[in-house]
Amino acid sequence: MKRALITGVTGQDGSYLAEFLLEKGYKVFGLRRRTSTPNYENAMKIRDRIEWVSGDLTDLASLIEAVRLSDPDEVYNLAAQSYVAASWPQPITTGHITALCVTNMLEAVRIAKPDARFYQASSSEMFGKVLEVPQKETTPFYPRSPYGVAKVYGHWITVNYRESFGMYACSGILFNHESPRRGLEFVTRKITDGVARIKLGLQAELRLGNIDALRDWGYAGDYIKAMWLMLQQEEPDDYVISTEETHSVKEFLETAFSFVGLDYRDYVVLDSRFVRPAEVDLLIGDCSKAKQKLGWKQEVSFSELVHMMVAEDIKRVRAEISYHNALTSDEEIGQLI
Ligand code: NDP
Ligand code: GDR
Repeated sequence: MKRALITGVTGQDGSYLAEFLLEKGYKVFGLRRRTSTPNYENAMKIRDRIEWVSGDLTDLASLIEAVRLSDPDEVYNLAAQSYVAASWPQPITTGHITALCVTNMLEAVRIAKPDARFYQASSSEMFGKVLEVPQKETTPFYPRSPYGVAKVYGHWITVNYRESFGMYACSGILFNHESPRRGLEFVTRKITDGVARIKLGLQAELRLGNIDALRDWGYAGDYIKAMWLMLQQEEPDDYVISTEETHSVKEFLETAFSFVGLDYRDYVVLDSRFVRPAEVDLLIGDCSKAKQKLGWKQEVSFSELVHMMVAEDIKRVRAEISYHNALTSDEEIGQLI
């Protein structure tokens, strides 16, 4: 039975990856940091099927112990401060966790299990300013956010450990990927949650920043398969993973609102608070290397993805309303306690 250690297992990608590896018969270990309220929302389905190991990316000793305890064949380093907009108000935390702590994880593997295969979650945000369209593995990086700068460090330190120590270390340069498990602050989920709340009468408007931004959006469930494929090759390498299509935030809005018979122009309010100090205007990836060498391909289309997210948010918001309506008065709540 193969063994895998996943950092960031409570996040969007970590939870899908853990399910995927469990289905493949892996013994899965998930790194969990101490928080005042444990976050299992995404990891609910796998909560009792994986082994939890305690650790924080900022604490090297805890990572060495996590690697020692899990004795992994494969390590997926998905943990990060992953929200680009938060990287301006918190540049040091972002640099610490998203950049420097990749070295902590690489060191933990080098010290405790040097022959384990290592995956680093690199990002299309490293391309930033448009120097080439579409972007591929050889496109120069020009990050436009403290997050993007941090990811460039994480990317190159992974390449460096591969070249310096002969470690099997890969970087997946993944373009945006979304799902019903996406954090609510990211634009796609903010929109689909907003659509559900507006349709069900809980919200009157949706405030957004730059709706002309262009992104290459895929489905997270497809992208985690590429992570696994990268670690099954004879030689470690870096790969771009994308859909090779770009869509504007506006197009996402049009598609999401039209699924419930509404026009986004009646609800969207532009709000400068959500405009970033510097923007990545156009992302579109060329993933021909991954298609050819890994045999990877996207399965869920843009409109299927938007539909899936809107449908799931409507279901969830409806369930919240029913739950709330069931608890109508303080006396009734009192009777339950
Ligand atoms: P999420 O934000 O959903 O998840 C981030 C995870 O990192 C959470 O499990 C979080 O734990 C964990 N984490 C954060 N800080 C620490 C820390 N100090 N120690 C241990 N764990 C920590 O991200 P995604 O699932 O969307 O993305 C996964 C990775 O892929 C990230 O590195 C992201 O930057 C990268 N990426 C994502 C893309 C996307 O479109 N989704 C595209 C390209 C790259 P907790 O629950 O405790 O907060
Ligand atoms: P991104 O994702 O920055 O690409 O990073 P996000 O969904 O946050 O932004 C996408 C685009 O939408 C524009 N936008 C808004 N964004 C948010 N969050 N909120 C708004 O109200 C809003 N209005 C407009 C943004 O300006 C931007 O252009 C994601 C993360 O998952 C990273 O971790 C990952 O590395 C990259 O994708 C690839």
